Amino acid sequence: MNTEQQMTAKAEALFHKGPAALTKEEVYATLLAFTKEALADAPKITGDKKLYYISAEFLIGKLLSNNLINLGIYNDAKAFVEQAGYTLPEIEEIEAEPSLGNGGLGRLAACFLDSIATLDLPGDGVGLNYHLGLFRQQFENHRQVEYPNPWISSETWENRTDVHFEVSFKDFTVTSSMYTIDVAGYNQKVNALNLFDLDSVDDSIVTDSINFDKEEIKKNLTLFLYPDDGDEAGRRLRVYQQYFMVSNAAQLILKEMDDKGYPIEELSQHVVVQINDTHPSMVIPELIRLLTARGMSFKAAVKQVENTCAYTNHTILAEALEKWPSQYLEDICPQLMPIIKQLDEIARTRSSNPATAIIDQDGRVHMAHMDIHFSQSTNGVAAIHTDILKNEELHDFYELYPERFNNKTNGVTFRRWLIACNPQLTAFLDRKIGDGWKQNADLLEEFESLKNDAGVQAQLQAIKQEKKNELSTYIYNHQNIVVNPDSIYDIQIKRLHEYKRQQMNALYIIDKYLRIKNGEIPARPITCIFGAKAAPAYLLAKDIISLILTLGDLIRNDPEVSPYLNVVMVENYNVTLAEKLIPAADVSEQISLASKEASGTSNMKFMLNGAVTLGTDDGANVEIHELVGDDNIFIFGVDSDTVINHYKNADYSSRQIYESDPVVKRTVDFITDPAMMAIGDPEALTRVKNDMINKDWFMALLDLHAYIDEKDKCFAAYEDRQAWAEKMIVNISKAGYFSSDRTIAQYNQDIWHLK
Ligand code: GPK
Repeated sequence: MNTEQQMTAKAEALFHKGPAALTKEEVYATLLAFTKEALADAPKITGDKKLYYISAEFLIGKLLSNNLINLGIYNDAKAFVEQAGYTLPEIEEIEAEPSLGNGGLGRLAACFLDSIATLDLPGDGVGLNYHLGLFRQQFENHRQVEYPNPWISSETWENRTDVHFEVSFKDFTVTSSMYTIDVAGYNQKVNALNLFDLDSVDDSIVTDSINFDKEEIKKNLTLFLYPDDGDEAGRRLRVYQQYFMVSNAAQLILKEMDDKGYPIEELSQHVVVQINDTHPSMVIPELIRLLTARGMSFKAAVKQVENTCAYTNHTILAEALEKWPSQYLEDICPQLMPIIKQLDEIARTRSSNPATAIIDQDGRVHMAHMDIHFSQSTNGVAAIHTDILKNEELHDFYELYPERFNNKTNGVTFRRWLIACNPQLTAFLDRKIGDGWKQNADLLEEFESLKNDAGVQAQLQAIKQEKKNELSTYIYNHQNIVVNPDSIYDIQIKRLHEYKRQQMNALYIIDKYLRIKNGEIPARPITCIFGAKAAPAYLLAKDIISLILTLGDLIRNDPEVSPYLNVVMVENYNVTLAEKLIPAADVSEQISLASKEASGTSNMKFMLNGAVTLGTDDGANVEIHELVGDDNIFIFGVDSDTVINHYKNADYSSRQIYESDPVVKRTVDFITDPAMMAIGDPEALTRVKNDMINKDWFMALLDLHAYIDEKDKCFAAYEDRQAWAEKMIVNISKAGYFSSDRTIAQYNQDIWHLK
């Protein structure tokens, strides 16, 4: 039997009918069952050293297509589905997207798991099995409203295992359960994503919106990712989650050492732990605790753990670097405090500088400091980010441990971000340069030699148009908004945060709106698309969503402007939506305040799909800029040194700019124009405006002029269709560097040393 016939047989066994009689749900269930069995039968990746990638987030996205591609049975599945009278995209609609992440950090973890398996490296993910995810976003009255996002059902990729551990909190002990999702590499071998959970967790305690009793730890522990930390109970719950995650991880590591017969004295020879941001930092004292409990001396345990762990930093924003009051730890996992205190003492013998202490004078435990002192490696996620860590944010640590600091510029998996989401472009590249790029992404460079070929340009533009049409249809079907497929698609999709400056994009839109009202008609209609969730407790971020939703409504209802300008915010932005948005983009908005975006990864996905970047010299944009050259990217704004100096000198005043620059003034003032106030939430609009005038911590007004000018230049450049096609081709051909296969090979070479 060939694979397609086996799928048909599976359907017969499950539903006692032939393909033609199957419902969509039955087709999906058949493929899920078939693929899960194939994964279970696939060879596991082994080796005598293994990586544990511990992360609070794994934003893995839907898995059907990904697994079919990586197992090499995509075409068989397509034929089976078509035999049943459907298309694969229709079947994929049925799958629920796992809600296990928030943004780039979690999606990076997912891309990494794909590449680790693809490179045949033994490495599993370890995280938590959040029942209700981050949250599901809905727009009501021009505001974001949060709802639970349940995704676990009998039809997920998870398998319950018989692995259980005891985790002791101060007042009670719980027993965990481990669920596993198989992670197939492109070589058809598998690693695992292990997600820990508690059987007593009870979804029914969630009442209105996403509120629940934060004290009921046994019932709420794994309900949500990033429970609201606006109050103390919420912050304590985060510590409960983190300790639960790392205690399970540490016990799993030692159990697998035991199973393989390795003595614990050889921990660092057989295990490497990558600490993804500071959420898993407590794995360091927890491992030390477990090793000493098994008879190892404290000194030897510290040495083993220090040699085993490595830490990745994803931000320079001080508020994102976790510092837990030691009282929380005393109250939740008191067994760690004596260890953390001893680590603090050791750290103080290594440096007398109080700035590098683990426990500060207010008794707060600096998780990143513990990571840097007690691991082998600290890495940033793009060249400029690592430089800023070394020279500014973590300079004192860099002086202590220069050899520990290294850069690993992020990457993305081309299996999901090109092969799966853009089959048209994939097939075209295969025809033009062969399919070797799927194994070796650097081969995309060969595409550049075709940049002046008029036929290639036209076909590439036709593919872009097809993806734009698909997106337009999707948006119409889901949000009832008409998007003109002949307009320029300008897209900004990322977590909603002031430093990413969605508010500056909104100011551009206001400026454009006012100019159109004034008779300045753009050469071609423009559609500005946003996708973003705001953290539920981050009021200003939610206000910025309000501003964007209000602008969209105002403009669509203004017949003078709507033919030329449209503003769409997609609801509940997630991986599935990103897979539709990115292939359809003409312009990729990467406009963070220079120095603040550690790397960005959507910038990489966009260029790979032929969008041109409009951005600041920040994060990985800097490396994109170097690779594609000045002619194939639109860069604006003050540079990171200037920004850093403004903060040092505390000399930035947005009010000064607002009061002296009439364009800035009329744009900012429009936020609370009566026309806006009549449609939107007046309080939200007023808060955004006041913040821009009085604070503007991320300097949107400073860069606004440069942004408007560069964006207009970018849209004008789009009108030279041939030159634009050349830019698209250069961007695609230079994207190979941003394959996460390259990133993971570097992690392995420099930090992990697996195989
Ligand atoms: C960084 F600190 C954090 C965080 O809490 N969440 C998150 O998604 C992102 N990130 C950075 O903002 C991006 O610049 C970066 O590309 C991504 O992490 C992966 O490194």
